Amino acid sequence: MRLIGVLLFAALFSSEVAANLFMKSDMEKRIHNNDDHQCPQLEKRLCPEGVVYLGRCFTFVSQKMDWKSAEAHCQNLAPGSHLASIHCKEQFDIMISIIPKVKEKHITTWIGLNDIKTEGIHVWIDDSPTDFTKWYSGEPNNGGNEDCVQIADKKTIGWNDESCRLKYPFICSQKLSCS
Ligand SMILES: [Ca+2]
Ligand SMILES: [Ca+2]
Repeated sequence: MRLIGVLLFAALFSSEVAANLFMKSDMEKRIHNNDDHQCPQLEKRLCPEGVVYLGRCFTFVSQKMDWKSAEAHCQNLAPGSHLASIHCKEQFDIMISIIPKVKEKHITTWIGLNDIKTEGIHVWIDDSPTDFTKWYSGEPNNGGNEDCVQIADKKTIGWNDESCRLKYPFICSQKLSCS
């Protein structure tokens, strides 16, 4: 009899724990959904001309600048802004989607990758890890001292190192407060 009582108590207790857990996770889900609902609207307002990806606003700037001037332009937009860094294929595809095309080809565009400090060691200007690359075959070739990286659209689309002094449009990346 005592054993049945213990088992009954255990069953009641565990169902109560399960119910609490369910309510908790349900509440977390609702809070999360609420955040999800509000943040994109806020992000869109903070990033009216760009595209939002993982809490950052990426904006294509059509003005042609040398790489260092382009980086200075990005830094002036907001604290922590830089030329864009790219960390996966999905993000690369999104970056391509904001680059305009001329005669079916994307305009050549600076990004934040460079080997200015140490030849052959390519790093992002925003100090994020170099965990993804999309080099054209044969690139980077440092042809005539090329230390800055661009997205170029030839037969396919990929990265090329180029002279930092040449002027191209660029993509700025700005961290948003809602992330
Ligand atoms: Ca180089
Ligand atoms: Ca090159």
